Amino acid sequence: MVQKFVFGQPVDTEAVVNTRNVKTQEYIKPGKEGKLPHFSVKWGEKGEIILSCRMGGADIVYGLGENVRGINKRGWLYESNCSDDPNHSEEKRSLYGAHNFFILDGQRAGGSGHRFGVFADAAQKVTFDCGYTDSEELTVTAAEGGFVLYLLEDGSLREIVKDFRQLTGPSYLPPRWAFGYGQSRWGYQTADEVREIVRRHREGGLPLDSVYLDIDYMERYKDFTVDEEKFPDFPEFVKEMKAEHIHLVPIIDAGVKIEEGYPVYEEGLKNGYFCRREDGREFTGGVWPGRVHFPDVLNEEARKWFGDWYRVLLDQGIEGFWNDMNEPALFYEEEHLKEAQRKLSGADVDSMDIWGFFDFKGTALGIANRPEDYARMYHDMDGRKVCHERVHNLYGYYMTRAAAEAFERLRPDRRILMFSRSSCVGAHRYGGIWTGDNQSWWSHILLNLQMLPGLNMCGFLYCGADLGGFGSNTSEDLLLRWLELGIFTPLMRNHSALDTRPQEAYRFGRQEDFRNILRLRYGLLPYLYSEFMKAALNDGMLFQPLSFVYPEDGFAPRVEDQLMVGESLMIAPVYRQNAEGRYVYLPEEMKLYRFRSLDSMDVEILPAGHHYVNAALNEVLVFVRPDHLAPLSYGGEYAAAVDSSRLQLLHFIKTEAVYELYDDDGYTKHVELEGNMTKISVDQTGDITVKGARQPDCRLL
Ligand code: MIG
Repeated sequence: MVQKFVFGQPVDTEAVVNTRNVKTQEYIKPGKEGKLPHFSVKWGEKGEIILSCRMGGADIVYGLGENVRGINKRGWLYESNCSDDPNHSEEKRSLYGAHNFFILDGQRAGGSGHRFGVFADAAQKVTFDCGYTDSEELTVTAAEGGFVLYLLEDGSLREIVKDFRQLTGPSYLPPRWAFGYGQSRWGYQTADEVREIVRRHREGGLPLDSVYLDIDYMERYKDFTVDEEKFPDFPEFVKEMKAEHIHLVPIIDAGVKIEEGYPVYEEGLKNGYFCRREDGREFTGGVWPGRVHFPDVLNEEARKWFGDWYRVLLDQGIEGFWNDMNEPALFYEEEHLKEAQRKLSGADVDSMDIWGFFDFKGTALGIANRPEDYARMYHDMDGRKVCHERVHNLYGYYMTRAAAEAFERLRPDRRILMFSRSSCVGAHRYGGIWTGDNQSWWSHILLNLQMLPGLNMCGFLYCGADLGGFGSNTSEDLLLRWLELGIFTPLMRNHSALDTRPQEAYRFGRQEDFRNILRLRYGLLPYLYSEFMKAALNDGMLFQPLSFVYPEDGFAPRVEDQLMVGESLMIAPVYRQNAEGRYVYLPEEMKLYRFRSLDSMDVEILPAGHHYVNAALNEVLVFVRPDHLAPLSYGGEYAAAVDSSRLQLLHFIKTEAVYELYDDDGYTKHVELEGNMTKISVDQTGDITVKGARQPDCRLL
């Protein structure tokens, strides 16, 4: 059952698209208490809405998508306030996304007895104090402006997630090639450099499907341009790469360069499609292109206009994009930059005391991403002038939506790859996300893992982290271990920052290990694609915490470093430097495949309970649940080369196992499960039966 509570007069985020299951609806006027199950209501002095509920000692909080810390979010305060912050350290409250859905689960010994989901549908800042201020209290605070609360009761954790997902609509579907390995780096400059990257992968037998173009492909960082000196005859180059089965994926930034003669700028200006200031003039910020205006993607007409610009690259053969800087990031706002300059140049450093010095320093360091500057920006929403502060978390969502709606018009029959840095619930219908600027730190492998189930709960199924780490210098062992997790994430992309150590897989000595790990990904592709599509089409999750699958297990909720991947597998990656294995918890008996490569592995059956499991640097642990199967291909140099008519089956048969394999052409947009399913069964004697859409030749591994 879903109940809806409307506080004040919220902006319609269009996150919710299906109210079929909404049973009751109540309006709560500013200052009024209203009657809410579980929560008490208070209104703050500035019009904030403050909802609090008591938690039992053993209650767990799942969800909140892209955030730091554990799978269980309890004990920390999170803030949905999309931020361009490249330091994902533990004390951070907000990253690039606003993923306002969580489940409070208290149905276990020592718990409150309650279990319910909460979706705080808001365009502005919301905080989630999950037992940080008071360890037994959970408080959701929405900044002034009203918001809608959806309360989802009844059912298991998975059922609550499903109810939420039905409310907010189906997840975005990428093309199948986007499940291949991608190589990216900020700093790739020319077509020849890209050719070299592809050549090194192909020569080394390192499978590859895509190379990403970061900001340097553009002409002076202008969206929808290609620098002709670096990429002469770009359409021809795109074709040449496609002949090598490589997709080029260019970046698009939110800010549009102010430059006379640049048509995106001139059209936007002429038609009034940019965000404005209070006085009606265009809002001017500074980002990579220098001075920019921001397209007002919250305005329907402007959104359509900006989306149509993607055509310029689509028409040159491009089939995928990543949207960046769309919090939107502000290196500076022009007015404030001048204020800061006046203040700094007026400072008298000779007579300055130490507090004066800190003020001086703070003025310089505080220029980027200032809340006061966001408050100076305005949108035109259906003729209404809306301050950006009220709708800040929608910007990335609507930029991605601009592109996706354009793809629907321009390429109605094909899936186009699209993922974004900033996002909000609702954006999951239009694209995937990557988790932004992590670091080449061991702790960020674990962070990558811990974010995945929360992201999936919020509808973001196509997602992944910068493998190997974006900032800081990576190391060979770190990259190997990270890839050993990355081979399971739908977006599998190695990306790093300008001026860090190059981290393409061919840069390191243990070439055979890199090759084997990447090949294993292509082996897993039929399973991952099948599980992804089933999750997307059934409003389910690809990555689940153990407790979602084993709700009766007392220890499962404590497991913060293992995940269920699809219906058959569990993973337990090694994420500690120098570790040659790790502790693994098995909620039930499972079969372990310890892969060194697609053709070399040990297999053993482990009883339920705690184990120390060895895993050398080149070994990947894959656990199969009893009476489950997972198909494995024989690999391929790129996704289209993976032959799904010949499969090996990972299996753990106690009585009988059935696997429903989904497959399709990999690009058709409007797909259904029905007609694309193949049922593979294995009985106790090892006999295999195949029925349905396709007839792959299967053998037991
Ligand atoms: O201010 O385009 O998160 O992936 O390489 C940095 C350069 C801008 C941030 C993105 C990162 C990308 C980088 N961008």
